[in-house]
Amino acid sequence: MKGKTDICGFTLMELLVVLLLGMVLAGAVYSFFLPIFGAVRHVHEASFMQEGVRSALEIMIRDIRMADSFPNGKVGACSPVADAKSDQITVRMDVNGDGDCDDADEEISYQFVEDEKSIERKGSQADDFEDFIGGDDTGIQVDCFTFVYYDRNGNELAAPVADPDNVVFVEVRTVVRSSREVRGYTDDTVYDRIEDCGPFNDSFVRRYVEGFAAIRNKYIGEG
Ligand SMILES: [Ca+2]
Ligand SMILES: [Ca+2]
Repeated sequence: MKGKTDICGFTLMELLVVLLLGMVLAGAVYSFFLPIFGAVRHVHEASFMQEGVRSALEIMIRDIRMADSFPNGKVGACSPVADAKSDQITVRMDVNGDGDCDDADEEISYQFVEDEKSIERKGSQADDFEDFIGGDDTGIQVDCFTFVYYDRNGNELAAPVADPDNVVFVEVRTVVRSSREVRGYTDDTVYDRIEDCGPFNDSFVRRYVEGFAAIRNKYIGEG
């Protein structure tokens, strides 16, 4: 009988204690690493989203810069910036050089649709705006967006700009949100480059992205 105790080694109570300790330890390790996993995913997701939005803004900036192209030099033929609101811009260009801006690919508009959390684009002679950043089929939401306009001296022009002919520089500022929430993360940032943007105090990952366009031809042409 004495030998039996030696063979068994552990009593049930000892086993339970070991099991419990193991569970506590596993829990501690889990809760220690969880925020780190969250942070890694947060950074990965944010940079992925940021790159996508940055590329999209580059296309927008290129379009706005196209208001530069007046091959016949007659800049005054039509206003390069036709509409300059904080949530919408329309630029025109004389691609075929016939002295007006009513031909194919000569008018492009962008607008921020706050209800749909998206930026939409309307190409020349298209009937409707189409999703450009955000919208139904992308995971990205545009939480905040604004165009900021400057005259040739770099002075900011109040939007909507009464005389869009004065617009020489255009800044695009946006805060975009990824689709997934990250556990343990709270976005308490105030995105102060845009009016009334944050803090959102939720677990979504957001990034601020901006772009800048100079409509060079306009101020050279007028100079
Ligand atoms: Ca034309
Ligand atoms: Ca024409």
